Formats: sequence, C-alpha cells, structure tokens
Amino acid sequence: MSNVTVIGAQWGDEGKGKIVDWLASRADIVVRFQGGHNAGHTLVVGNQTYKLSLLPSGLVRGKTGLIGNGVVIDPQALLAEIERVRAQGLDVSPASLRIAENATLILPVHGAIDRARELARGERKIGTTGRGIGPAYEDKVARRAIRVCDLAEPETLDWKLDELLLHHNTLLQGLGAPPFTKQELMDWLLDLAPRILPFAARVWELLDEARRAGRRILFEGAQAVMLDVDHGTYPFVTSSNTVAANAGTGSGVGPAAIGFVLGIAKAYCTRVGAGPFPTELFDETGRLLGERGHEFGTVTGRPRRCGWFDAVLVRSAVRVGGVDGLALTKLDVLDGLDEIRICTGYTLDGVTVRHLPAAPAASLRVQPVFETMPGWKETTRGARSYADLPAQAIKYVRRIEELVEAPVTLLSTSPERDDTILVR
Ligand code: 2SA
Ligand code: MG
Repeated sequence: MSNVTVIGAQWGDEGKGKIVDWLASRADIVVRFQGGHNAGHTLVVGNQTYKLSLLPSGLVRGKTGLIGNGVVIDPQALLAEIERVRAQGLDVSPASLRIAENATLILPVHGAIDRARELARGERKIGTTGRGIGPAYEDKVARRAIRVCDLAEPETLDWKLDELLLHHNTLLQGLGAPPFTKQELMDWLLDLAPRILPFAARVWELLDEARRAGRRILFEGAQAVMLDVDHGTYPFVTSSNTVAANAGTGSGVGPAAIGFVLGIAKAYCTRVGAGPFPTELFDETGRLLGERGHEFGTVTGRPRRCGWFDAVLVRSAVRVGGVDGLALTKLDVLDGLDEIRICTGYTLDGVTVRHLPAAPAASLRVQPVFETMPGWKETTRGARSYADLPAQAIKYVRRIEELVEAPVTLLSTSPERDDTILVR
C-alpha cells in the first residue's frame, strides 16, 4: 500500500475513524493535518470504545501519531484526551505522538469568542462546536497566533499576548462578554508548557525522513469536503481546508506524498450545525435513520440532521476533493426499508442544476430530484464479503458509483473494524 489520505465526502461523521483505524494496520504513521478538537472519531475495538478528538486514530493501533502544523491545538484539551485514552490502556508518549512546533494553539479566549459570536448571531448561527476553532484560525492568518514553539519562549508569549488581547478584548467587549487578562493567559500557557513541549517536533522533517525510508503514511482528515472553508457550503463551514490537497500544506509534505485519496461517505447523509441540506428528511424515516445510526455529535452530543444520499453533493466532493475511491459506511442503517431514495440532481426555481449553488440563498432554495430504488429485507450488518450482501444492496452501491463517478473501494457494515469489505 502506498500513502493514503482519508477525507470526509459529505458534512462529516461519515465514519472516518473506523476506516482510518482499519487502514492504520497497513500504515506506519498516521497524521492529522487540519481541524482541531471539533472533530469526533469513534473507534470500536472489541469491547473498548475510544472517542478521539485531536489524537490521530492510528494511536489505537500502536502506530506513530503526528499532529501537523495545519491543526489548531487546544493544549489543555490535548492533555485531557491523552489522560483519557491512557486510562483505557493506550500508550501515548513523545515516543508515539509528536505535534508540530509550528502548529497554532487554541486559547481560552478563542472559545469565549466563538461562543459569544454564536450567541450574537441568534437565528443566523452557524452551529459551531464552540471550541474556538474559527477564532484560532483567524489568528493564524492574521499573524498573531501563539504557536506550540512559543511555549518555550516566555518573552515571545509576553508581546504576543499584548497583541492578541488588544484585538480580542475589543471584540469581547463589543459582544458584551467579559475580557481576559494577560496574566491569566500567561499563567495558563506557562502551566501547560512543560507538559506540551516534550511532544513538539519538526513534523515536516519526520515525514520527509519517513518518506525517504519507504514508510507508509496515512493522512487522517477531519470534518469533510462540504465543510471546507473554500469549497464547502460557506459560510456554514469549518475554518480549515478539508480537501485532500491540504494534507500536504497542513503537515509539510509535497503533493506527491498524498497518495491514494479515499473519500468516506455514509450510505445516507447527515449534517450537524446549520446550512443547506437539500435531502434532509423531517419525517419518520429521518427519525429512523438518526435512531438506527446513533446520529448524535461525538463532541457536543447534538442530534444530527438526517436525509437521503445526495449523489450531487458527493460527486462534487469527489471532484474538488481529489477522491480516487470511496468508502461507503453504515449501509446496515438502511436494512429493512421498503424503498430507498437517492438524490440525482436539483431544480433551482424550476431549472435543473447539477451542483449546489455557491450563493447561500440559492443553495437553500434548491429542490432535490430523487430516484427511488427498492430496499432489501435481509441484514447487511457485519457482512464481510461482497457475496454476503443482498442483491438489492449491491445494486444500490453500484448505482451510487455510477452517479458519483467514483468506485466504491471499501464497504463498512458495522462499527467493528473487521466488518469491512475491500471491494476492489
Ligand atoms: P467549527 O466548530 O467552527 O468547526 O464548526 C463549524 C461547522 O463545522 C461543523 N463541524 C462538524 N460537523 C460534523 N462533525 C464534526 N465533529 C463532531 C462529531 C461534531 C459534534 O464528530 O460529531 O460533536 O457536534 C464537526 N466539527 C465541526 C459544525 O457543526 C459547524 O457546522
Ligand atoms: Mg465525527
């Protein structure tokens, strides 16, 4: 196996954690390249369930985990997560986990701004995870971020905090939220520094050395293409690039290292947070999908919105995300349905369109065009070979391949890592 990059092909929660875990057994190094602890990856291994947010999923497989420069790191959340998985018996130490010295830190002030801004937006809120992801990325681009390497230089923290608070306290005041003092943030950072710095490394260099030594690298995306800050349903997106191309920028390797791009898609569709969702169901079937699929946010516990598979959306994700093959997950959630619908196109004010409009009002106005297929009565849960699947389920998978113009290379039939079918 060459290098593989895994990205979400819908709005997140496609089951990337499980697929990354499955692929990690065939890789040497697993790398996160964007997002932060807004991600939520659930891994079921035997009778243990791991809920990871910031840690690369490969750690569960005993692989080296790297957190790239493109990730925004809340140091307190990172340490808490390390403690949590250590209590479950995982080995997480600077021998198994390295974090990029040039990665941006999330500070308490970022979470405060994230939440205060969402509150101020009222009806128009984005539905962020409230973890400070957006404000931290804003600081990075605005060149005032505090980075992992700064933790070793109190004198740098000193002037950076001045600059940061000049900006943020003004903003917090405008939002009617309490300001932060420089001293409280300095104390917070200096307290965490000695526990974070041992993990700091030149991740770009580790990756280059690994590449030269022929080691196999797995890039683990978080969120999904439709939440990409450029290509997603802006402004209802996260603040990073979630497409495969960012695996290079977000970890410090060239584009050739990205390898095979595996897009993960659910056999239906969900979204947590606000924004357009053309195939959303508000009826009994929608509730059934949510119930059977346990569709609640891993990080925030929010119920996810559920709907039919949207082939228009996934086809766009395949094209813009650079997807070579798809992993289709949660097929078993559709077991027993009389009929299943797939969205094959939209109409916008009576005119047929083949993609979701970029303009927000138009994107909310599109009407899905559905194709209906008969369902299957048998269970697909736990199937481990293509031959075990009901004929109608195979037809459904084939139809998805045709519509999204990409092959389904993996099928996942339960949260268990062994319940995975390698199609081709
Ligand atoms: P943010 O916090 O700034 O990244 O939020 C912006 C939008 O991105 C969405 N978003 C997500 N969507 C699905 N899953 C995510 N991770 C968690 C999970 C979410 C949870 O795996 O379940 O627990 O609620 C994730 N992270 C960000 C978010 O809903 C906003 O629409
Ligand atoms: Mg998730």
